[in-house]
Amino acid sequence: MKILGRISSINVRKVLWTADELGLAYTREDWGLPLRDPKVPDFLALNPNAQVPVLVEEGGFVLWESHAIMRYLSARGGVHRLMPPGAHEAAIADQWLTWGATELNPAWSYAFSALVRHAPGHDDPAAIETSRQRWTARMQLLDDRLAATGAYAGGAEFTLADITLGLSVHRWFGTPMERPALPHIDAYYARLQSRPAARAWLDPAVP
Ligand SMILES: N[C@@H](CCC(=O)N[C@@H](CS)C(=O)NCC(=O)O)C(=O)O
Repeated sequence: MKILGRISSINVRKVLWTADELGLAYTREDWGLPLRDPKVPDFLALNPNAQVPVLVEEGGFVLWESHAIMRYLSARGGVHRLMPPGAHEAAIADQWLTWGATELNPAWSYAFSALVRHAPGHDDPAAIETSRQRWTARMQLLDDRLAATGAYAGGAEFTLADITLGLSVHRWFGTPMERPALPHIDAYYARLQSRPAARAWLDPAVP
């Protein structure tokens, strides 16, 4: 299978980390600005959103949206290998996976774009501070959750939720700004970094 997307994209790294946790063989092609413009007909035929990641299987099956790809790869072969087997436990892990994408990530988007990417249009100090505070509030909530589970977001076992959340935690530590001490987040980050499949995708050189 082929995974299309640049590794500086957190959404691409979600899929790469998932594939590595599952021990899947794949090749990767750099797509996405500034490396390779996805707004070209060949790419748009695969994903009309002109966004990475895109999965292309040998049989011609094509899939976009990082979480759809993660769930598909995990469930390939009939059993969800990176989600718990019980219905309630799986739903709770999915809750945290969805929360990561819809609540946590939008909170840090402005601060990260400003302070790490120095992206044009992200230079308003008040907006940076608002984003930092929203991000901090959500990280405190995640810290409380990790205090309760003592291990991972869904519970005792590593799940897809920890891939999405782990990459956000990586950006939390990679963004130069004031951060409160969150000891359960510290321990979680160390726990994730010790996973062989995670190491390449939590590289401090690639925030
Ligand atoms: N909801 C999509 C978002 C994908 C997305 O925002 N991708 C960004 C990179 S993180 C992108 O393709 N930007 C255009 C580019 O890199 O040229 C997903 O989760 O896959």
